[in-house]
Amino acid sequence: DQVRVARALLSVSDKAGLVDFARALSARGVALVSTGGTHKALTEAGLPVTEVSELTGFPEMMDGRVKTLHPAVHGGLLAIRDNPEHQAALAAHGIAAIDLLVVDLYPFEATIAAGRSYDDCVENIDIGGPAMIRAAAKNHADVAVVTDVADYAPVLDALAQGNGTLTRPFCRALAQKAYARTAAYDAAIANWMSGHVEAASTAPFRSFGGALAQGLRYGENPHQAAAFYRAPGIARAGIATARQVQGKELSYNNLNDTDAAYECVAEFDPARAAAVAIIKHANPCGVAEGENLVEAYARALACDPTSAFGGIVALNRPLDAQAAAEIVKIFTEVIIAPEASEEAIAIVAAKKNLRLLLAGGLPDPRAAGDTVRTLAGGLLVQGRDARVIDDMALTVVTKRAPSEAELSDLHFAYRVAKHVKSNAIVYAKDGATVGIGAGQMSRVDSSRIAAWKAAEGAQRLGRAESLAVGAVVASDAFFPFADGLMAAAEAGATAVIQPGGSMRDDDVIRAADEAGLAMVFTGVRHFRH
Ligand code: 93A
Repeated sequence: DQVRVARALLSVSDKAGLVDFARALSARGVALVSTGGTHKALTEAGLPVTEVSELTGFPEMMDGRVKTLHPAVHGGLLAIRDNPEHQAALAAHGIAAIDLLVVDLYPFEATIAAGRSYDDCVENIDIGGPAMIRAAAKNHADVAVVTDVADYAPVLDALAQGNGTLTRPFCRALAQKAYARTAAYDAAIANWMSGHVEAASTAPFRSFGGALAQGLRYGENPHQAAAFYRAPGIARAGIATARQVQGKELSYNNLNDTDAAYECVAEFDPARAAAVAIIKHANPCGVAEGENLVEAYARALACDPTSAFGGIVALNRPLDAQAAAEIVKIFTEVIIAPEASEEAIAIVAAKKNLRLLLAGGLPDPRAAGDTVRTLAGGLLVQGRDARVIDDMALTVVTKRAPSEAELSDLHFAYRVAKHVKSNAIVYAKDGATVGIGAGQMSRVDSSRIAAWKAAEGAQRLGRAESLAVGAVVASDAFFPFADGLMAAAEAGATAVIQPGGSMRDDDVIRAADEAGLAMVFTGVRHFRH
């Protein structure tokens, strides 16, 4: 069940460490084969080595562009050892199996980094090397593949330990590393080339490993090229699984906002209540639960009907005819839901441009996954925020504990706050937001905006008292000082939920007690930038 290494093919651009490695292999009785430059280095060191052209019966040609691209090489790498037909093919064509492949690719990355000419860069795109690496890695049950000089020593150690053999898990790990290497190599080529093709068409080629789902007319602005890529192997319900039933072509901003909307509304269990989230510029401008979607939509819309104009509406239950009839009354860009009734689809059809997306299910807020964003010249990757309030250990830190109704609203507000850009302040009452402050550089400013929205809401309803009065408030991160909390108390909030953890928590708790507030700490921060 081991890989016995009898024959090795070495083809390396960087010759560092090569001779010592090859000498150790040779001393173990491993037969060596290599390409021109590598062969030269090994014979000069006095090692017995066969040139690959001897194997193929062809000279290296076209400036080396074609040297190992031959069945004598690829047959030797790909033949399955315990497959009689494969063995017969080897025998019939006089091909010898290759058990160990050692490749260091043409230095494409170094060539572009050195700012060499376009033609030089192209000439440094290795074709035969990656082909062999991928072949050997595919056949990792029988072949070991080394793509990193740093692995010479570990391979020799493993051979010594295995008495000339390597274990299968070891070969599999090498294969995984090999594919990571060829993937990174091709990504470097694709990224470099994207700077040398027409601007308008660059985006679809600039793959970050996913499959092109959709070319987009443009990005956030008309002068930016854009495309939507689907991550490989993702079956999780969400924007990437959604089917567009009707409406205009989706734009970059539509997709971004629809994703935010659907991930937000998925926080609300459809078995408990209907929920609707209305999103603008990736932030909720109203979220609410209700007996049914019509009620939830009306309450979500009431939070900020001005901002909701031209927004994205996400539902946690299948779109029904009644809800569809309400939603089409104002200008909406996108509706996304798990499913829709035939009747609802017919109602939406009256609005030709309105996009209707059916995702087939709801995203799982607890699912693991990564989020990726680009920086100038790099990628920032993190696990997604999969923390859900139901799983958090809440601590009441004030003298007064929240009432049952307050606690339910605190849960609600914290769920929403997770989906509001920081600094996030959310006022909520009876399972509906009444004021949201998003994306401010200061938490106090977000508090002011949220309170102002709640006051505006009261004005719209002809009420004397702000809607913040008797509401609860959620903060996505701790209040660093008592002032933010006092602002919430002055606005009329009766209960607060926040992570806690400020150096001045004691001051903040004291202020809450003095104002008669109930306050709960979650221990979990929901920054969203
Ligand atoms: O030009 S290639 O794409 N064509 C090939 O058939 C081929 N086979 C190996 N480049 C090819 N190689 C690369 O040559 C290897 O990946 C390695 O980087 C280099 C080693 O060449 P030499 O042994 O002549 O220094």
